[in-house]
Amino acid sequence: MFKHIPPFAGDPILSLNDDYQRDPRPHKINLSIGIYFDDAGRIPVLDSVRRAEALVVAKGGPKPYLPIEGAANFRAAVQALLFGAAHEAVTSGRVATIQSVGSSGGLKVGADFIARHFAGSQVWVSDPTWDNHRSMFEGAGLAVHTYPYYDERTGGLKFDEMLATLRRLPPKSIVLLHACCHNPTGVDLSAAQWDALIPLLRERELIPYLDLAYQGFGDGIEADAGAVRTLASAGLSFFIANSFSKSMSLYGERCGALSVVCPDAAQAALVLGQLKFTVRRNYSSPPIHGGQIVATVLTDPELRRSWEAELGAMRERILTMRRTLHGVLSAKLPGRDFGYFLTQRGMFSYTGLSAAQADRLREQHAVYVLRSGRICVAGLNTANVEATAVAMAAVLGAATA
Ligand code: KET
Repeated sequence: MFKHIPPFAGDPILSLNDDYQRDPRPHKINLSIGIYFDDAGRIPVLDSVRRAEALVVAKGGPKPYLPIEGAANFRAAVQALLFGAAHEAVTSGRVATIQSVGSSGGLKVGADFIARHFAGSQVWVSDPTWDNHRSMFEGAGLAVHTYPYYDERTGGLKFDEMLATLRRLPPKSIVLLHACCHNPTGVDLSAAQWDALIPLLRERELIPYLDLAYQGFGDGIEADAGAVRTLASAGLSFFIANSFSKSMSLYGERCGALSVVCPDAAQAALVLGQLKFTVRRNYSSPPIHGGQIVATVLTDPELRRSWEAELGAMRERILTMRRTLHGVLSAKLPGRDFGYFLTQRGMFSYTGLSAAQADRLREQHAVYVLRSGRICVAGLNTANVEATAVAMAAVLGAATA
């Protein structure tokens, strides 16, 4: 019956993480998956999250189905976090928000909505981007193309080429943009570059689709929502999927949301209705537990302060690791410029390691990085950063020797 089913090739990120788990070498180092590990190499349970969960559990109560669109307190808290509670887009009711199964779930619901209601539209993602972006949009039946983004020569952004490509797109094209902490490169648009992009998006009638999976890991919770707020204030209509996996260390609870910013409240009501239709025919409604933890952290003033401090500490630790890696590598290979480790933001850096070099790092040094050359800086810690830098220098040095 099932002999014709093709084998699953595996996912480049999740499969490598599985390989790491199976590796018996005690000194192995995992820089593959985008997970924040603390300085002891553990996935932290945030104190704010632990206390919020205790409050949720103490309340007890039944476990009804949530509404299709999710819990009202969660959705309101998400809108306040993304836009600011007093933002005109929120107070005028022109943002349609659903609670989603991780931000991945939100991204896919949005992709399904686009495939159905903007059937002629095609999608443009940055070159490179998170691999799953392409999979999800293609999975929804949409054609996916790339726009220039990462500049290998400088470790920065090809902003002019990016604009030139976007300027040529047909109206209603979907433009996937990372709101902050670009995955996999760590290269972000500056505030001035966002400002320069907006008139182009408007004139060409493009539809921005923002992915905000790392809010708080770049320059801070508010600053990292800057692009979202700038686009909303400029009166653009756009999609935004956001995640609490990393910012609250709640990966397995699958907490995220999809928001669609619309021209007015009447259109937002129509959009919300069709998002609900999409959800109902997929998984019917989202789970309760994780969303209530998130809503409690966001709305309880004491827990909110504590979460902001904890997230700030995670951000600082990553910056410290960036500086240490930069320092050791620069000392070992003085001829090379590793400044990009300091300018790139968020969990990831694009190292310029080739696939063959990534393989050598893994096979000879037990250091796991993606074959694209992406490293998760949050996998580094005081105990392994030196060894990582030495191994990277050996692999890079062998190539230049
Ligand atoms: N968007 C981006 C840009 C992203 O990096 C991830 C996860 C997600 C969305 C999904 O998040 P969630 O809300 O948990 O559904 N990225 C890491 C893990 C993964 O690939 O699933 C990663 O890049 O390693």
